[in-house]
Amino acid sequence: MRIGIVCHPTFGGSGVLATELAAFLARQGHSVHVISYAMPARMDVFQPDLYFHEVQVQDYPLFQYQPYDLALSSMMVQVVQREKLDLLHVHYAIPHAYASYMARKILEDQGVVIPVVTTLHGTDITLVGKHPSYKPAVCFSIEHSSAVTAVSESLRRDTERIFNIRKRIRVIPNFVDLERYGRCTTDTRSKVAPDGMPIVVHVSNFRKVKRIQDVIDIFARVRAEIPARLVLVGDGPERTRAEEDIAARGLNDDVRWMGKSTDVERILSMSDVFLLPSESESFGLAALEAMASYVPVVATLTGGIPEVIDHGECGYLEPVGDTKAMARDVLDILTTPGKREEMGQKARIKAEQFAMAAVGAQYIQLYQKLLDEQAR
Ligand code: GMT
Repeated sequence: MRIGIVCHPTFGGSGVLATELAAFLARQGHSVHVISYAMPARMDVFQPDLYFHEVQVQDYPLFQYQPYDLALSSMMVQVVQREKLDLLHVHYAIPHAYASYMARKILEDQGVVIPVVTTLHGTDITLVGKHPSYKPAVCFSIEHSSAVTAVSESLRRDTERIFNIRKRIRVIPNFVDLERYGRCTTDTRSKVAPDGMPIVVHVSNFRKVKRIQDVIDIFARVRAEIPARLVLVGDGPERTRAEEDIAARGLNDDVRWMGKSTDVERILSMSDVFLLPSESESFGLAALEAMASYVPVVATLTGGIPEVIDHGECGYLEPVGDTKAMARDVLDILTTPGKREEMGQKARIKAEQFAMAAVGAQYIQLYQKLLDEQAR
C-alpha cells in the first residue's frame, strides 16, 4: 500500500508513535509518506520507502495567525495526487482530522476517493479538543473520518463521553520496538551516577499536565533517605520552574538535565525507576519505553495508565498529587533487595504485550479493510 502519515513532529507522544509506525510500515514493504511542518525527531531518512514532505506555510501581513490548516490540506492533496496514495492516517485530531476532511473533499472534486484514519492520542480529546473554541470542528472531523482509533480504552470512553461520537472507535494501543530497548553496561551508568547510586528518570515534554513539580517533590523525598540521581529528559514550558524548584531545594548536584536527547533508549537502559506523576495520560508511551528497558514505573492512577502498568507488579500507581506515596514506592523499589530487578523483569514481560509487529499488524488490517470496502 501507499500510505500517508500526518503528525506533529513532536519529541514525545503522538509524533514519536506516528514516526515509529511509518518506519515499521516502510520495513513491511509499503511506500510511506510522512507529512508535517518539520522533520519528526525520530524520522530515519535513510529508511527505504519512507519519505518526508514538509508543509510550506506562506505568511502574509494581513494574517495574525498563519493558516496552517489550509497549507496542510493543500499539501495532503498534492502528496496524494503526486505519490498516488491509497490512504491517509492522521495522528492527533487537532488540526489533522479537520485538515484531512478538507483534503478529502478537494480530492473527491477531482475524482479521487481516499480513506482517512484518525488516531486519537490524548490531549487532543481530554485537554485541547474539548475546549469550546475547537470542540464543534473536532467532533465533526472525528465523526467524518473513515475510521477512528484511540490509543487506550480509557481514551475511547473519554471521547465518547466528551464528544458524544456515534462512530465506532477502535482501540489500537501504542507500541514499542522491543529490539531497541534493554539494559546498559555499568560503565555507561557511571557517566551519569558515580558510585553505583540509583538513577530515577523522567521523560516528557514538560507541560503542565505532566506535573513536573511532583517529579521533583518525589525525588526530594527519596534523596532525603538515600543517595540517588534524577535524570530529566525533554524540554517544555515547565522546565524553568523546575530548574528554580531544584535549585531552591539544593538538589542541583543530584539532577542531570538531558534536554531533548535523541538517545532515550540509552538513558532508559541505565535507569532504575521511571516517574510519571501526570494529571492525565491517555496511555503513557514514555512509560512503556521504560518498561521495555526493564525499568519499573511509579505513576499516577489516571487515564489509560492502568492499561499499561499493573500496580504492584511492574510498578506502582498512586492518586494524582500523592507524592508521599510515590516516594515511598520509589524507596521500596530501590531499597528492597532484588525488588528492582524483579519488577524490571515483569515490566519487560508486560511491555512485550505491546510489541510493534503485533500492533502494527492491526493498523495494516484496518487499512486493508477500508480499501476493500472502498473497492466494493
Ligand atoms: O504527552 C503529551 O502531552 C504528548 C501527547 C501527544 O499527543 O503528543 O501525548 C499523548 O499521546 C501519547 C501517544 O499516544 C500518549 O502516550 C500520552 O499519554 C498522551 N498524553 C496525554 O494524554 C497527556
